[in-house]
Amino acid sequence: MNAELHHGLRIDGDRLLRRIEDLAAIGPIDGGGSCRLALTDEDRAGRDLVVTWMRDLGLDVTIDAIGNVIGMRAGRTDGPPTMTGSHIDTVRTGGRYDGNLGVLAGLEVIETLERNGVQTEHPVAVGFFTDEEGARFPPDMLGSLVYVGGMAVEEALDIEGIDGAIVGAELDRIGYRGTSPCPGPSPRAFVELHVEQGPVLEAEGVTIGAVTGVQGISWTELTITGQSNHAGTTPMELRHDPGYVAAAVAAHVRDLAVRMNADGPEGGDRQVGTVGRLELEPNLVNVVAASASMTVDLRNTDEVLLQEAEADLARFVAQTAAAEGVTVTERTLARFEPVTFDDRVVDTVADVARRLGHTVKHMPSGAGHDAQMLARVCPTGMVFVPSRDGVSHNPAEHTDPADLVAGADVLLQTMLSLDGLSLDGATLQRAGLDSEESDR
Ligand code: HGY
Ligand code: MN
Ligand code: MN
Repeated sequence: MNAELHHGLRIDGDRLLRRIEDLAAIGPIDGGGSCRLALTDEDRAGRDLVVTWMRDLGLDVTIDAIGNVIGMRAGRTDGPPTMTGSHIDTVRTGGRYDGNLGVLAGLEVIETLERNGVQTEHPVAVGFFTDEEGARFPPDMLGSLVYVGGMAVEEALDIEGIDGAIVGAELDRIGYRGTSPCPGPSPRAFVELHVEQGPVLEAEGVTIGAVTGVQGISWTELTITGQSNHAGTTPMELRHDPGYVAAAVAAHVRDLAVRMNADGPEGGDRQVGTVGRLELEPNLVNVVAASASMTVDLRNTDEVLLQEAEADLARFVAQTAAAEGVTVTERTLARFEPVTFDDRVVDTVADVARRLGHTVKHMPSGAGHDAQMLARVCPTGMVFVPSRDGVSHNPAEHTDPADLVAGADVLLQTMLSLDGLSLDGATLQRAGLDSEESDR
């Protein structure tokens, strides 16, 4: 795919970096990050700021029934837009680039077109999707999942958060339950810029990731119920201790992932497993817990292996619970199969990056992204830039300004290249992802 560079255009890096700072200042936390959990007052303030920027640019702004916000700039012809975007909600300990970079770089791309009087053939759009993180309201990528018809909006509006809040009521409270219908109109193509959130690009000294797809995600919530008792007087053989079972499961999740990778392909880093949430009740030093609530996050680029990991976990939980005499209820919080992006978009990203003089690596994404939902309805791809020390979901998240600007320029030229391509709809998603490849 020979992507031509258009008009020698470059984004305004200072303007982009300024907006990143301005948005990061909403919901600030120690360490330079932000906390804007989905549909909180901080999320509303972030939304209001970005919508103001969209309107100042003269974009046609729509808000849909799950709170997704899309700003559109007209092209010479009507029809579906070439779209970019990401999310501006964060985890509680968020950095300033996760999601925010993709939305603000998309805005910067459109402002660059506007200021240089460049008219595209097709409309261009930038959006932010509701609740990408899923940290408050599971599953993750909720807004984009509803946008592509993966979940009925009525079901999404009824979701209860970890704090007991309800999605629909929170959307009303912050004034972002819009009138545009869900599912939304499919773009002609979608490309998302995002920080890698992992160590690969930095370790290999590569500036741009041409993302080939997203690994499968499995989130399970376990509620373990036993018998609360006195920590001092209860003999070990008489205990039914949810705290013990929860700890055993957490240790097993780590052992399972390590074992699968050891058995896997050379240098296998495919299986990951995380216990991110673990709460005991009553959570007191001298009381055998009555109950434990925990989450298990399993991911793999290979669907068959991910299912094997899920089955192994289920067996271990059942055996351990039976031996300890506790009961366990399981609830699936999120379950998405691996997604493969459209070669035409992936190759355009790589070609553009090379033409701009950057090093490029084809690679899958370990993190979930809105792009994995848009891939269901249109040709989709992603652009990665390096994360320092591979750190993310942490206020210390950092990407060098030069890399932020490089990513935004690749996004600009990729969108212009896609504008000139006759994209005849989404390619079928192949099972599994391309393995990591050096430059193609
Ligand atoms: O969980 C994820 O991978 C994403 O950050 N929502
Ligand atoms: Mn993200
Ligand atoms: Mn994230």
